Amino acid sequence: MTLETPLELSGAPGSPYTRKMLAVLRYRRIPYKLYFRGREPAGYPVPKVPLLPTFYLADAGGIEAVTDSTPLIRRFDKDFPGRPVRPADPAMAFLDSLIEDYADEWLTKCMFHYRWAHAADAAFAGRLLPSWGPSPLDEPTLAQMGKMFSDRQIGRLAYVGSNATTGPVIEDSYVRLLDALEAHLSAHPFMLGGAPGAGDFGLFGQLTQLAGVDPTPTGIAQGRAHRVMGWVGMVEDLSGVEPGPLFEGEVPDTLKGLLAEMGRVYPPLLIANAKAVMAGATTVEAEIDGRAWTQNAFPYQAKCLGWLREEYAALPAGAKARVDAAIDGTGWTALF
Ligand SMILES: N[C@@H](CCC(=O)N[C@@H](CS)C(=O)NCC(=O)O)C(=O)O
Repeated sequence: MTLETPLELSGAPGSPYTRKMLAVLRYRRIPYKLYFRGREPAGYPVPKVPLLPTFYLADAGGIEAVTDSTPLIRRFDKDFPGRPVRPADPAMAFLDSLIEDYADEWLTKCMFHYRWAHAADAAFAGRLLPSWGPSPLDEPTLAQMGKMFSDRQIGRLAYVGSNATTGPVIEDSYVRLLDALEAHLSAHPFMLGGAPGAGDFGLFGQLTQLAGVDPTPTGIAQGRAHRVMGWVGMVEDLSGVEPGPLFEGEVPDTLKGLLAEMGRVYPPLLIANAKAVMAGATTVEAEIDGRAWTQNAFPYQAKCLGWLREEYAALPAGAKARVDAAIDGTGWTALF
């Protein structure tokens, strides 16, 4: 399928995955056209699961509505030449997958939790989200839409796993991630060295909100993570940045530190969730970071675990040895 450009997508500035994909398209120098959610041309197809962003991929055969940033990044790497996002070296590509999965599936918990679990942040987001669109809103309309957005999103907190038990685990993990990123960015431009991977764009997407929009987590970043805030501003548009080499031998300690932070919280959830999904249970009970964790079971994350295991199993021997050295002593080893 030869894709037509400009690529068309619908999304919103408050959607981390929309921001992730726009940054990917800019880095890739792929022309695109963004529709604000709900403003796509009449008659466009609707995806099976309506999520933001939705891409409307057009070829000679027609238009297909496609979601899910992770496979889309890999597809665009194949379809459009030059400046690929995914590393060519399978060891680095695997670490990139770990970072991307953590960002998309764990860090998004931090984003959603801070936005909707604290009353002051939720009141702010309720007014900001409807304002992030092309229609000017008078006060009664904004108040009414704000209530609609907030009620819907607060109702989804349970779905992402933010509750009274998990809140402190989520918040502590965000602060530690900022510190680990701050240390890494003091010596390296991107997670795997000189070029951004899917993991960089995944982290960027969530951090556009956490470290730039929502008052509580942005305040935390302002206090302790200035490089992270600068990095988020930069990754937004890497169209003019030339990629440099990725790490080749042993990975630096700051990357190990990042992988350790990610491996501390996310793999225990992946394992407990996969067990719950297999058993047909509706809730996951786990211990994360030494504390109790409970949330709804999430079939999509059971698939994520399957994909990571497949990619690990397919690693050539030399790459596997380098991956094992990089994740040695981190919680990730429990998965493989
Ligand atoms: N795995 C998907 C996740 C996309 C996603 O969860 N998007 C959120 C917004 S950032 C969404 O559309 N939620 C439902 C809604 O807003 O109606 C991806 O990587 O694109």
